[in-house]
Amino acid sequence: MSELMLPRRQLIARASGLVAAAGTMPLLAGCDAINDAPVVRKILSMGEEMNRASQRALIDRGALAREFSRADLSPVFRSNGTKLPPGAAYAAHVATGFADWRVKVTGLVARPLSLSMADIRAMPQRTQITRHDCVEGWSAIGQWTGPQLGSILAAAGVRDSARYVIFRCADRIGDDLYYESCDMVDALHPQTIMAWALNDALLPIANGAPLRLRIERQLGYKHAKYVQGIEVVASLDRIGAGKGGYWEDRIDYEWYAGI
Ligand SMILES: Nc1nc2c(c(=O)[nH]1)N[C@H]1C(S)=C(S)[C@@H](COP(=O)(O)O)O[C@H]1N2
Ligand SMILES: [Mo]
Repeated sequence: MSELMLPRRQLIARASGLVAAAGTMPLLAGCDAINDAPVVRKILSMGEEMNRASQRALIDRGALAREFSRADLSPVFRSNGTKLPPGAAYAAHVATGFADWRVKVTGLVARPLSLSMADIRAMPQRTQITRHDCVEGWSAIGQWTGPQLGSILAAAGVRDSARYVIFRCADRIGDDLYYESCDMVDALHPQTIMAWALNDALLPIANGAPLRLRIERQLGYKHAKYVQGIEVVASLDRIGAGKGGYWEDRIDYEWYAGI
């Protein structure tokens, strides 16, 4: 059970540092003399504030990104970063219409998966019209379709120790493969989908064909294109340079790029 799911009183008790574990609740629930001591009252109210703040943070993180209507669609959804992954392997996938493309779901899962694009398209789908914001100063509105990442993770059976999801891409920039990551709150957010269609057409190569992440509460660079691997991990420490993404490892892009 996560800390945020504890009954409120227990959470307050923990946050205030008065108790280390469950089973000590009678101290708070029953002992008015202790609760009345000024210092304890102060600590308790601090706990209550923290509780409210953490609940607020969680509610905010679950809020939906704004969705738009078809009339708002950008005439062209521009491409940024890699526009065509270099190399023979990707060219071969293009030649066969991505028939042999696989998305491997690995790491802290009960059932590792190797999904074809047909598997991805056979899952329940979500379609959303959202605005993409790139840190380089442009935005575009597009309509994306694909299964929720949460459905894919549920099919694989995420283990309790899971903390982050890594997205492994097919393109190299310089010597290194592009990758990104998010925490479980964003991974299970309803608008976090693995998109294979843009504006009712198959995802163009320039926009990440055959499959890219849409993580709508985050800035553009988090939206990994050309995804071949979804890896569930407990820590980002040993992934890349340890900062959770290709750009985070190199320049001062924030890992948490929430918008
Ligand atoms: N694999 C991969 N994913 C990537 C990138 C990239 O170069 N390679 N660029 C990122 C950046 S900075 C942005 S703004 C978006 C651009 O998505 P688009 O090409 O569909 O506009 O993809 C992100 N995901
Ligand atoms: Mo970007």
